[in-house]
Amino acid sequence: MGERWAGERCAGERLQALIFDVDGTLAETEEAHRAAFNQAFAAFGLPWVWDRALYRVLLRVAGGKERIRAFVGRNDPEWATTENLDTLIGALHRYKTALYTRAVASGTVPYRPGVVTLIEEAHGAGLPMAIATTTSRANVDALLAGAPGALDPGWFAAIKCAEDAPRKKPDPQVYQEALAALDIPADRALAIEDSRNGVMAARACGVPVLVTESVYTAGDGFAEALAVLRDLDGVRLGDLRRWAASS
Ligand code: XBP
Ligand code: MG
Repeated sequence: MGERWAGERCAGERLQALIFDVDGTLAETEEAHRAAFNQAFAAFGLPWVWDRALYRVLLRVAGGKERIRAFVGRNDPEWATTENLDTLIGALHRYKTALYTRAVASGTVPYRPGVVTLIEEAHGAGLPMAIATTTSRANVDALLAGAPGALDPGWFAAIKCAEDAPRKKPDPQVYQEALAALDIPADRALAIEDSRNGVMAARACGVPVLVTESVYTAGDGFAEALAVLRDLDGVRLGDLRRWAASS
């Protein structure tokens, strides 16, 4: 089905595109991110270890490089004041990305329940889809290549990542990029997110949001969302159209 035909068919309908977050939404990736951060710290001889309780707090800062910088600022005054900090963070993050992409590309992180069925249904219905994430493009490519379920990256009209939007969520930049690529008004899209930063980013540019809570965000409170679900298991396109119509 051609993209142009699909867009014309949806004209006039409230729901004209889906925009998916990645980490915590398409897949529970944060434990793989956390393991890669810790392996990178160890490989660089740094005494930093992020346990789950600490990582839950650190996840309030979107973006891996920004997360490391926030951690160092609060926990390691010696490194925080060194002029080599930018170089260290860049090198650590490249190393962490290599570890993470290797793990995820080998299929260790599956899609969350209902994700593949819903995306296949939307694709079959000709509904345009995009990705809006603060993570690096290599991480998205590795997940789409490795996660069992064979989602085709070509099904997404736009994949907008950290490289496209350096101002990370809750800044709306990555959603603005996705909307521009989809060429639809914000209130005709529906975002699917798992975090407060993600919800705030989408709402800041007028995109309605459905939340599927993830292991690190359950119970965070999402007053600005249309609905808050445990996951997408059993959720069909008709449900999304009804939620979008109610926004
Ligand atoms: C969640 C994030 C990401 C990852 C780390 O992204 O904050 O930064 O935790 O990825 P999403 P990088 O918007 O998909 O929920 O190390 O590549 O930044
Ligand atoms: Mg997320």
